[in-house]
Amino acid sequence: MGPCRITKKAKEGVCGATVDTIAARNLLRSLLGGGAAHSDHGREIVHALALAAEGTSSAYKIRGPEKLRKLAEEYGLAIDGRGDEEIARELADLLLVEFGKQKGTLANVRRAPQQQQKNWAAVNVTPRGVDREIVTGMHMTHIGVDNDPEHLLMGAVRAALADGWGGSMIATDVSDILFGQPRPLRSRVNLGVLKEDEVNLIVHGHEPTLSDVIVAAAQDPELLAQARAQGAKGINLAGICCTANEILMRHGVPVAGNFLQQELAVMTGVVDVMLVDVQCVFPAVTELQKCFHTKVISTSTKAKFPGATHIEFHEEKAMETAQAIIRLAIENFTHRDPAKVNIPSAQEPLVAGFTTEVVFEILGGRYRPSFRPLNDGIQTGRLRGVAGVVGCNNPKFPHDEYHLAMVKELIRNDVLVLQTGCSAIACAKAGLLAPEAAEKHAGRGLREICGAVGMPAVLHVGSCVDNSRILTACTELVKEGGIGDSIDKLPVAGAAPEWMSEKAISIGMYVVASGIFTVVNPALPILGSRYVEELLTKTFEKHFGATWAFEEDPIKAAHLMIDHIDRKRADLGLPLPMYEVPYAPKTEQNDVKAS
Ligand code: NFS
Repeated sequence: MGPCRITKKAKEGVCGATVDTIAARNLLRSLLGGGAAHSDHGREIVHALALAAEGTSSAYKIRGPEKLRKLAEEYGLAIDGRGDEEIARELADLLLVEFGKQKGTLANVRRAPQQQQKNWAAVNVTPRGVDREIVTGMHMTHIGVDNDPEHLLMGAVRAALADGWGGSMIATDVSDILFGQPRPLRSRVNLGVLKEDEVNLIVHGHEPTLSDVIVAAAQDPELLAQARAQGAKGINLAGICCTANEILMRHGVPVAGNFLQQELAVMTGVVDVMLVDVQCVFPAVTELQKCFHTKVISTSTKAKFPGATHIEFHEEKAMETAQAIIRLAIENFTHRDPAKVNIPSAQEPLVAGFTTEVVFEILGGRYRPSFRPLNDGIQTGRLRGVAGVVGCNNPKFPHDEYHLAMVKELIRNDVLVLQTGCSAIACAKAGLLAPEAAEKHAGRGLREICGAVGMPAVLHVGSCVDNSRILTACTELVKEGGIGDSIDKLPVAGAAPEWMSEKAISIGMYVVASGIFTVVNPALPILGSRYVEELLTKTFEKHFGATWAFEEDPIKAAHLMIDHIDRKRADLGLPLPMYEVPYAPKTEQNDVKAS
């Protein structure tokens, strides 16, 4: 019968589905695509953990034993007197069960503050197995199944929570166990990191299972000798999109660019291989490679690209595959056309690698790790609040512009900004991830805090699956006490000012349902239904203590976030910002002045 379409003449579909049903149903379907992508990524990482435990792959080892033991304890496993591999094997089995769980709810739900758990239980959205929520959502959205818009949105919330507190959080935790816990480190960003006299290999996509092994393989003396024999001075790795963020956070591998720069990278004429796995890869890159010598190599069993060279990646043979791909890049180095070489000089220094654990340490000190100084900063008003600014680029808007405008407005108003994904890369390119930038761009209170501990005013916390780190950081803020006893009471807010992927819908939904007010641009594709819009932007407050908001202007959006932060501060009885801020709080006095 479809596609379902509502017009001025036809207020309902042939089956009677209203615009509200269709809008909610479409939103849920898109969200499931995003949640599935994150969670399937998580599953692959757990698979690699199982291989590391069995010792069947030389590429994977336990590089974060502390986190392994911490997580194992949390899952109720015995750790005393047991080796890492033995624990990892048992943990991997337990985690795989979380995906296919048929009974009960996700184990990670217990990590959330009590109030969030209560909120979810009250509207029956406590997530069960990750895969189950996705399948259930697909079933709900089939013709003639769920027609209640609010119920469809609750299905969306449950699936999103299964992503945020489940699939994505597991991906983050296990990546830390397998590839090591990120620590703050220096690196560089933008197309200027590509090198004319070296073999350039770009890793693009999302899963660290291959890219992390490529990092190791690129240091192989034999391969380096082969590169030199071809006339190259070395092998230069650089990343695009979130796989860039994964290997930046752990190895300091430079970032060539974010989502909208994937074609530009090829157009420098010096990319010998662009390695792609899954998610956010333009189909256009394979067409574009024909104009240059670049070889696009696809690797995933889930994603083939007509025109690309397909070298299928299996974790069991990770190192061999990585070496074969680097060899191809070395061979291809000699095929460059010098007339087409044009590397922009732009590059900026940055510091990345701020996980929840790291923030504990840098603020509290190695011997007294704690969030206390952060909570104190917020309590005294030196810091107004914390904002997460995340998500994609969208060619609807000038590249990076909305991210930059929003983040600058937030930090100059003493709001500390946490970032992931392409948004973090956008700000890195503008120099905002360098500690020195705080001097120039941050308000006085934030500047004092950054200066004292030597951190940037904009903290890069990782890839998009690492948005789960923002959930755990908020939970720690609650635990530390004094600024709200549940996430929805904290003076925090979230935003995705240029989102485009279905993953972003899932992220936004789990962030809102976890109690964080979130502004996005463009608006979710539901504006055809006033009712669904009202549910998301108003009614959700009653259920989750937070709502979505849609605002295109990045400065106005930043002000919505700051207003929200100020309201939360007032509710908690916290003082006004310690120092004068350009966007002043809306107190009665200020309102009188303004009028
Ligand atoms: Ni997130 Fe990362 Fe970038 Fe958007 Fe794509 S790379 S997972 S989806 S475009 S931030």
